[in-house]
Amino acid sequence: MKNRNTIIALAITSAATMAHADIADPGIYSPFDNAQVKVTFISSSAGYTGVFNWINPDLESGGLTLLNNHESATGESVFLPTTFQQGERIDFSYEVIRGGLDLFETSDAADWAQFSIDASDPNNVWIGVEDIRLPGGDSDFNDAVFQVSFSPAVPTPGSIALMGTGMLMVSRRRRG
Ligand SMILES: [Ca+2]
Ligand SMILES: [Ca+2]
Repeated sequence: MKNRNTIIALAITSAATMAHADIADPGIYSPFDNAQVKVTFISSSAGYTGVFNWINPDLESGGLTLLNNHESATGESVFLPTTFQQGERIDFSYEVIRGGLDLFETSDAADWAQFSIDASDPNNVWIGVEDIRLPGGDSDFNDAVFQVSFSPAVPTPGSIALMGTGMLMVSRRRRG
């Protein structure tokens, strides 16, 4: 009985913790292997100007600037320069460069409230940004809206040729 009570107490504690953490993690995950990622500018209703960046710690710059909420055209899109494996996380940042200068990162829990994510279609995830740090902002999440789309990467002619070579080597080895 003692063990059972402990388990119940733990369950109640974790449920309370989850209810408290009502801010969703805006991390976006690749839904399949060898996914090509396209980021499209959808819309903006904001006085401030901001840029949307892909966070990549492997790059010397720490990331790549993709789109601008006041300079990019509606429907303008950028492909990320690498492919992603299933479950691989992709993080972005939104940097306000004119107005109330600030930087919001999907990789930083302190910034999660600035993002609204719709991943009901995991191949086409929508990300809306509130560009004034909460609780100051109006939480309209339309200050900059982007779509992150996943599609199967098309093998380049070079990689098809390599696959052919690999198969040739296997069949030769079998014969030998
Ligand atoms: Ca706003
Ligand atoms: Ca707005």
